[in-house]
Amino acid sequence: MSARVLVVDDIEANRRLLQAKLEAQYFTVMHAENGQQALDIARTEKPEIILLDVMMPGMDGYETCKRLKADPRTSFIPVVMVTALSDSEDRVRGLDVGAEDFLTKPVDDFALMARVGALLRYNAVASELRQRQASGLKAGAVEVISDEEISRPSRVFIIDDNPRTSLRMANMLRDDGHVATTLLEAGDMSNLADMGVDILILSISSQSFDALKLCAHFKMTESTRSISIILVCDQSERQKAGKGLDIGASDVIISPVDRQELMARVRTQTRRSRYIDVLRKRVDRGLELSVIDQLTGLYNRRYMVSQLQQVMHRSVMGGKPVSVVMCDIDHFKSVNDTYGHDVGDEVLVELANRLRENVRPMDIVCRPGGEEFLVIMPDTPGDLACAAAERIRRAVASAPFHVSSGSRDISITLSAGVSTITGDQDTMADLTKRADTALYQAKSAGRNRVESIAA
Ligand code: GH3
Ligand code: MG
Ligand code: MG
Repeated sequence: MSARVLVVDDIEANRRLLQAKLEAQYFTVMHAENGQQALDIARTEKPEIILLDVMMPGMDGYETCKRLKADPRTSFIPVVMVTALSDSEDRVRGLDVGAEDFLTKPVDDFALMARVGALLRYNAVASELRQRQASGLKAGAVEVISDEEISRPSRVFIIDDNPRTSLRMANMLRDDGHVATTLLEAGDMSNLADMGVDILILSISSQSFDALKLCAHFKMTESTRSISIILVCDQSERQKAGKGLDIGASDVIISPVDRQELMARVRTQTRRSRYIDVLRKRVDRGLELSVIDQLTGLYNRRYMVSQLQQVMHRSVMGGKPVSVVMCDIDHFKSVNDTYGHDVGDEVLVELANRLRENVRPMDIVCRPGGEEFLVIMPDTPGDLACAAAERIRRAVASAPFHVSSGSRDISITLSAGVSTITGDQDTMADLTKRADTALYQAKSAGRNRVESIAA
């Protein structure tokens, strides 16, 4: 894994030391010797990660971090606070101002690589999702991730066959408001996925099972893959822990486990995995929102245009016809005027259902807007499309629409215009224009009928 790291420290010797360690692992290193410089470089160079000293004259690390996080141009760059070993309070304070992680001085090689590696892996996923979300956002799916959503108490499952250390960690977590379960209490881990566990704490020192094998198993199993794993190991097991990180564990804590450290690690891991979850859901929804009409569940105009273009292109290439049926509800304005807009909406939803039920699976039913609907019919010559349109017309006119608000039945009819592709010169605009003209003819000829424009 290679990345550009910005090292911020007022003391040159500290910067050089971190630089040497990072360059030995093939990272590219940039320097800043004070907070202001760090902000400038972060903005212009956009490093993948920032290692930020806490104690600096002038703007200290906390203030620098705050400003980095407040600026949308730099807020997504993960920040690791570098604190002196003595001030354990400072660690938590770093996380409070938005830092993603912390390291204690003197910076240990293993801890440095574990932190940086875990952050980069996390950030790769998060930035991919953010990008996809950004393209979804343009389609109108905006919603803010609430802090509450991210910082609810965690559900932690502790897998450690030593009853003493296991219970000690569980109690620390419970004291802090988290829900902790130990393997010894649960008996087995068969329903781990159903428990909605956020974090697994896995002790490498356990004798009765191979922690790394277990770690690999969780990461390979679909239902447990997204659970963050924190490994606990003693000084002598660091190499093994390093392997665990390669396999997919998110973090490592060296035992004996310090309360502050455990809380901070659990908190960051929970935030990260929930943030990823929220982003992922948003991306899914965003993609959906960008092509689906929210009222009827039919495809919207954007999707209609892209599909019609493709279908017409395939038609020209393969020599098969394509037709479109443009439908418009008759006197819909009077439905709104008589019964209200909500009833109008119900009619639109019911109409969408009848359309869906009366076309073939390959047909694409769209609501480009208002009370107008367009059905794209691939591989369909004009006469068949007219027959299909007639079937739709009948399905609408033959039975009244039952609307629940007010529990009444309303008679609805629609008019339809059909057009068929004429050849490779025919454009989408031409095709839909002809359908529109046909629809206009159906309206002027008395409504509740189908017309087509002969090619
Ligand atoms: P015509 O037979 O000539 O098509 O008459 P019409 O009344 O259906 O046509 P007009 O274009 O005059 O009115 C369409 C109405 O559709 C006006 C508009 O308020 C209503 N409408 C458009 N979109 C929606 C919607 O999403 N919900 C509801 N309830 N009404 C809508
Ligand atoms: Mg300093
Ligand atoms: Mg109408």
